[in-house]
Amino acid sequence: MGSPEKHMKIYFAGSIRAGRDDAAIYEAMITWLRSFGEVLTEHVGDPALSAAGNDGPGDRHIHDRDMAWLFSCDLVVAEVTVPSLGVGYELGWAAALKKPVLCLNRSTAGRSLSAMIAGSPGIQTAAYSSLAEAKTITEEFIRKNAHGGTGSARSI
Ligand code: 6K6
Repeated sequence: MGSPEKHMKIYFAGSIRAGRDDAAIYEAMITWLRSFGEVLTEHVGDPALSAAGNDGPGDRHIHDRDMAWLFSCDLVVAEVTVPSLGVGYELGWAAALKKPVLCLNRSTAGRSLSAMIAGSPGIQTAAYSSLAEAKTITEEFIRKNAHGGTGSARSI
């Protein structure tokens, strides 16, 4: 794409142990997000990753590695249709760290987003109903926040 924000570090969050129903959507978004920069959390979209099977590193390692990525990222994009404790934890930290945060929520899912996410002034939430719409919303969010977005007035 050759855009100036190509060096960006993007933290993509999506449910793992809370359920992998939307793993294909995470994978499609991560593949697309790579044209804007480095996606630190590519494993979130791995179709081979199941909610139950964890034969990789221990939980403490996962937590510390993901938190280091969260601290270092330029912006956070989360798909929150499948409600996940881990994603909620990441979103709370991201807001506290004053990272630009976008939450994508499928409006067709028939479940209301937590007030602690929808009501956080540090988190931008958007309803979407197709992958194309999610990309349009995300592209606008990236364009707005690509250049030192953490400097803008934002409260938690
Ligand atoms: C594989 C199968 C079960 O657990 C694993 C390995 N776990 C994780 N690996 C990498 N990141 C993780 C893992 N578990 C949680 N995370 C982080 O929390 C990711 O960045 C996701 O955005 C989020 C998912 O949290 P849960 O509560 O749905 O697991």
